[in-house]
Amino acid sequence: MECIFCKIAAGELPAKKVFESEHVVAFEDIHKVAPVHVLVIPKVHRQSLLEVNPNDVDLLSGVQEAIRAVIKDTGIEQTGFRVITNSGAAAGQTVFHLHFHVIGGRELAMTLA
Ligand code: DGP
Repeated sequence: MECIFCKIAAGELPAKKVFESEHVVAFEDIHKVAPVHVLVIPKVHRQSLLEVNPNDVDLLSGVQEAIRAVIKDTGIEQTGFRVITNSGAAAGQTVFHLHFHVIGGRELAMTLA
């Protein structure tokens, strides 16, 4: 399957990786919108949150572990951060491999849309 995030997870495409575990990889977003903008992805392909199933416990706990590591290592744990996942084109999803944006390092606008 032609999926750029699968390729990044497999090390077949370059990325600035900041965290890696058995189930998850985190790397810097190529189009940063804030001083800290990291994408946390499962290594296994899931198109979006819709495809996550009840057996994906390791995947989800791995995501949580990665988010914790990223916010600690970048110093935004205390100042504040936002985690976003876009699901579907109307929500702005452009890469159809589940990913969580971890954003911080500046004041973030109070907006949900
Ligand atoms: P979304 O719009 O939620 O699907 O976010 C996709 C993000 O992925 C977007 O902020 C840009 C980022 N991105 C797309 N291609 C690449 C890539 O090849 N490398 C990296 N590091 N980020 C990418």
